[in-house]
Amino acid sequence: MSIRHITLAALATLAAAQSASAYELDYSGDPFVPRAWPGTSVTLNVNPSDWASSTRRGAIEDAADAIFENPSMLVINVQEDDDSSIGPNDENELTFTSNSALLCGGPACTHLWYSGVNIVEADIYILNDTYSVGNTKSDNWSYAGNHRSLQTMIIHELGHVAGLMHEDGNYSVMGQDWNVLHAGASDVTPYLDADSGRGLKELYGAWTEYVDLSVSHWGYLGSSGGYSTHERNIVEDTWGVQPWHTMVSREPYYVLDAGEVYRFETTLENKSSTAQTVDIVIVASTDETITTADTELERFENWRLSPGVVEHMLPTYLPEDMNGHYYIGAIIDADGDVSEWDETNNGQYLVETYIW
Ligand SMILES: [Ca+2]
Ligand SMILES: [Ca+2]
Ligand SMILES: [Ca+2]
Ligand SMILES: [Ca+2]
Ligand SMILES: [Zn+2]
Repeated sequence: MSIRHITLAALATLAAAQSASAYELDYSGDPFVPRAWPGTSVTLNVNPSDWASSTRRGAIEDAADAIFENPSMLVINVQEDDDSSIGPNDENELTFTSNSALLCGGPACTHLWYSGVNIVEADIYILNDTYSVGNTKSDNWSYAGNHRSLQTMIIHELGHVAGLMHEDGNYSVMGQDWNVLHAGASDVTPYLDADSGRGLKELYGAWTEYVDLSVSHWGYLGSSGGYSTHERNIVEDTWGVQPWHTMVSREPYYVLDAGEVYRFETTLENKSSTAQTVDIVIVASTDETITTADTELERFENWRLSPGVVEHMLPTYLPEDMNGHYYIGAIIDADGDVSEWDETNNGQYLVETYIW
């Protein structure tokens, strides 16, 4: 048989470091041709008992939707399996299990079979456990809650199904998946990051109609055990020193001086297949919902963003007369120059502040 089987275990703990940058593909079948599906449509059969669970099915469908929003032609369709058998059977499957061997000793594991450089079958096993499934901050361990997002975990595993390997050199759902999120006042939106999207474009060709830009308040921290780790974006003064801050409900809260310039770290993503030129603004808001109706503090005009993820420290002057409690946020394509797939992920609060 020319079919080879490997498994990719999900991140359970953080250990030793290694380095790399930008998305990783699998060249173990041919040094010049990365492994991928021969077509652009993959169907994944979900075990009937898992499909019957509205929370599991909802998370699986959210993750498949997130994967659909990528600048390549790849689509992963999820549907209910017509049987309950799972294993090496020429059918791509997903099920929840407590079998540690199938889980490769981790919280999830994707098993892949190959014929040369072609991926020919993929099965995903996910640990029977309690997860955050409702996309709320109050239930998500990256915010005030206690559970890992099932959606981000499945997006990561679907990335493996598509041929993406682990990433440890930049902000990526193929690193530490659970905090690759866009956040609103009470909800989070899991998504496929722009770097992973670039990887899919290389494997499956460009979908030029897909255009999206977004901002996140999560960014790259470092490399651990082959995975990128992430942290909340920081604030620095003009000497590069972080001003006094604390954590409130596990979110950063800074005390800043009016009449001073601070640099606000901002993660900007161009998820499209081509470069986009846009304005980026830093605003002050009285709540976590960031819109163009908020008070503009600084404007960065005509930034050309290549496809992918960049993190910038954006210097912003806080006017002398600012006094009180504000959220500082960033908006990408603040003037609406670019017509996008999703216009709701362009504004993002970065940090909560008290300014005086
Ligand atoms: Ca089956
Ligand atoms: Ca199978
Ligand atoms: Ca957008
Ligand atoms: Ca827009
Ligand atoms: Zn993985």
